[in-house]
Amino acid sequence: MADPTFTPRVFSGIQPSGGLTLGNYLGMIKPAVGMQNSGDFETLYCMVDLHAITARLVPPSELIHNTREVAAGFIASGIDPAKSMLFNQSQVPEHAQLAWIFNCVARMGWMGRMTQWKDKAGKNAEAASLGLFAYPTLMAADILIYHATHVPVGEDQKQHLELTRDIAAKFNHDYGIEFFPLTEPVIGGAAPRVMNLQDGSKKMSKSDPSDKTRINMTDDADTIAKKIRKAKTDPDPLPDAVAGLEGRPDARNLVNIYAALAETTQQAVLDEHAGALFGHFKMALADLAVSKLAPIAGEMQRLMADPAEIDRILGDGAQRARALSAPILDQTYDIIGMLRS
Ligand code: AQP
Repeated sequence: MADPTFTPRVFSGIQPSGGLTLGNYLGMIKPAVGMQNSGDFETLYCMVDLHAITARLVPPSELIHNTREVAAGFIASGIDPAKSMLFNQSQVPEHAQLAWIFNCVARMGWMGRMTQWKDKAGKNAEAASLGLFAYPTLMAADILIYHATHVPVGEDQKQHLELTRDIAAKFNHDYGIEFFPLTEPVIGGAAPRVMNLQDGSKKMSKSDPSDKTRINMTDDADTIAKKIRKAKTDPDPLPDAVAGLEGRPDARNLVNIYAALAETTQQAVLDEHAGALFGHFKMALADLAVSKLAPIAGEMQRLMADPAEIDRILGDGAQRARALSAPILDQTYDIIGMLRS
């Protein structure tokens, strides 16, 4: 039933649980723009607002603001709403409808092994929301409701994508039909894992309580420079080879960010800066980061001044997305034997 003549389809999403970070940009948005512009794929990009309320209750006005801001971030970074479908998840109800089916396909044991669940629920799993536990089945539905074949994500989402494949395979096996594709993760972005500026062993995250751990896509030039200047490093100079970054997570992170922003390799960065002390390297990195990010922040600010236009874009994207998702949900219901008249 899966149509082999399908244009390869890309889906990816970002939670509007806060403002966008440099990690979201380098790990997901940049590769997503590349896939859109390659012309090889039909592309759908989504503000996953249903996911955003799984970890904490986001005040309604904040959720609306974040959803628009993430949309502005996508557009300012190069997502063209005429080429890609850009929308927020709750406007396409088929995501949640398919997620229910997948809740009945996935096994508790699979879900309990998810490291994101363990990290986010922490020691107090009893108090975590059921939505947080079921996060990966909704994510599988986000992808499979479009029969998406490729998903650009940061490295932290790899395990959820493996689960998405397991859910698709079990559904296909249980119903004896090749219906859902086994989706390919695309973790080839320049920086699939951008780390926390104050602790190179932790991921940069929009929900970290400390703002100095991340670069926000809305930070102004002075703030970016200050955060980079204060980023944790070690006293040694930069090595001349990538192997010399072994055991130096903070140093590696800054080199990685530099390479990703300059669209070059870590080795090329070291060829240019070997022997430099971090005071000097951080100045070069701050200049580079400001030159790349300030125009995006400026464009985001311009877009955010017209929220009605953002809402119009998301409404249009949702309508186009529903034209794809509704028939796939119908077929899913038919396969399962859900009677509709
Ligand atoms: N630090 C990162 N490095 C590379 N990629 C990253 N992504 C997130 N952080 C990094 C990628 O961005 C996409 C959207 O992520 P998300 O917002 O849906 O959720 P997340 O992965 O949980 O990101 P955050 O910033 O840590 O959000 P919160 O704090 O709300 O949990 C994904 O493709 C992700 O891999």
